[in-house]
Amino acid sequence: MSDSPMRANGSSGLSRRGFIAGTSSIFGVAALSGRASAASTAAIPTAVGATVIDPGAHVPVLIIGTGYGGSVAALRLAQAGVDVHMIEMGMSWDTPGSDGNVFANTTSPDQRSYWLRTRTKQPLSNFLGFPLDKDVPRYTGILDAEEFAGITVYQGRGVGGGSLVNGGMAVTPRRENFGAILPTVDAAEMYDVYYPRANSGLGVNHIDPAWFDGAACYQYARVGRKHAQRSGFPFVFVPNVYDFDYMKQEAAGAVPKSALAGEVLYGNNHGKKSLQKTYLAQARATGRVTISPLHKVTSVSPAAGGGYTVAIDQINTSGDTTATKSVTADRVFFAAGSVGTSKLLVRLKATGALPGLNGEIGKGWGDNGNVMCGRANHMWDATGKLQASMPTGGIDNWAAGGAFAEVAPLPTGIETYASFYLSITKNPNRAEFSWNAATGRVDLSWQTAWKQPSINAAKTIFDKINSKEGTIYRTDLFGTNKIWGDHLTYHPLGGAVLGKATDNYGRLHGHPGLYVIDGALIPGNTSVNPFVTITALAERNIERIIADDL
Ligand code: FAE
Repeated sequence: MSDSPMRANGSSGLSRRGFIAGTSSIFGVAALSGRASAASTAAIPTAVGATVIDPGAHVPVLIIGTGYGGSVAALRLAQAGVDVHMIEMGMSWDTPGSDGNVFANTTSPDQRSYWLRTRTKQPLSNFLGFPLDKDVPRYTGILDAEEFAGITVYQGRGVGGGSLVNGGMAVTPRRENFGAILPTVDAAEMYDVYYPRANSGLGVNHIDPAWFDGAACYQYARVGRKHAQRSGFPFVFVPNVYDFDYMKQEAAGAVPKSALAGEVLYGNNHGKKSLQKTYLAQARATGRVTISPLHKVTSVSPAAGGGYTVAIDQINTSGDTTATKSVTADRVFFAAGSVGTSKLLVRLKATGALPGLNGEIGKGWGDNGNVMCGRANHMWDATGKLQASMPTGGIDNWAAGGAFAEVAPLPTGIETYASFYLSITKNPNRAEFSWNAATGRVDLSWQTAWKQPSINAAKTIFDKINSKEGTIYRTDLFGTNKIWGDHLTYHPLGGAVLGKATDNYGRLHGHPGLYVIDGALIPGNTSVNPFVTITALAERNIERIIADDL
């Protein structure tokens, strides 16, 4: 398709530098014009208010990780009268820096933004031909861009896990798709009991459609809706854990801005109901849950007198180990996320620490079919200078084309005439984690070429929209002349799959008292954004474990 002189593809009316200086996106983002300076003076939030674990301690339950699975387990166990200690490798994220904010803005990453990197690794790496990454001081920041041979996996680090950095999209899969997501789980009880429980616990809310229709900050989403509908695709509203009443007040200028200031990828200072404000707040209020931030579990092995010996490195904000601790726990829950849990279990099996684990450990890993792209709109389809960083709409072509595409923001502060999308697709490829004794690391077998089915699925939507609208794909967002963001995932799933590496409730085979309760249980795809399903499955499993095992 040829370019049209009327198309505003980013070069008309604005200088490249002007564009770049404002660029940021939930899915991309940017640091520009020297704003991502290594000399950032924001003070360093430290872990306060936490009761860190003592060497030699004995705890009834130890949970590795404080994301969705870990937070659900902690709350329900505490409510059942069990004392719980949570170990979290990231920081507590509860103390403002000298700029008055706990979290860095998406447009100006500093040391708070990345996990132990000296240079940012932004999902949207380029804009109009310019690379966007900048040097930052090495620090235990909030977003980890973990690199494997064929894929970069983005994950949240800190008390609250992925809830600290994610877009808050809280999507319950369509029921007819559930059988393919978790084939061994009773759909009726999930949709009658555990999805509603998860939605309630997470504080999921819906945008007011009348407000959406008039809000300047959702012009980009209305353009996305119009284009979807004109090509015959259903546009659906997506619930979120960002408080839409707060957002209304932001738009009215009544409260400090967060979503309307572009905050998301490096944390939201206001408005978002992260796990710190929901499950973890409730868990702490029981008085039975304590958390050790900046502590990393390195080993779990059977203890001589029963239970498990857990080895932990305490680290500083440079990532250096400052103490090693050995504690015992009667039961251990692996809630370190799909990648964290899989890496631990694969290594512990291969090195003989947990010899009873079965051959399914490390298998069944998928990227939830994530692939990104942008489209260049015509001048008459402006997407708006002000864009809420919390997406609230999607294009559902799952049944016909195997793709569910979020209409995502590009909150640059200037008009870009761009539409941007993160698609979740039906990608059948599954990778495996394996122990590499030579490097002392766990490898992942995913290959970049395995994204092709995702690109094909996304094209079922965007080729049609481009053809209908007379528009083209952006080629400047992920490199030079590159249409597809096929190098990453935000949604790692699998590696210790339910009913394979574990029983049907997450009990690891071969070692009674060890459980998996996070995204590692889900075999690679949820057809929509995953955290509601991870939370609902954790609610289901912990109820059974409390009833039968404790
Ligand atoms: P997770 O939340 O990753 O928690 C694991 C925790 O364990 C982390 O805090 C780790 O630091 C910690 N940990 C790991 N290893 C260790 C160790 N050895 N010792 C101690 N602690 C450890 O796991 N999903 C949606 O549904 N909607 C969205 O809008 C959305 N947007 C996203 C945007 C971004 C940028 C990213 C990165 C993710 C997004 N996700 C979204 C994915 C979602 O956050 C993710 O699926 C969940 O956070 C996974 O939950 P888990 O409980 O499995």
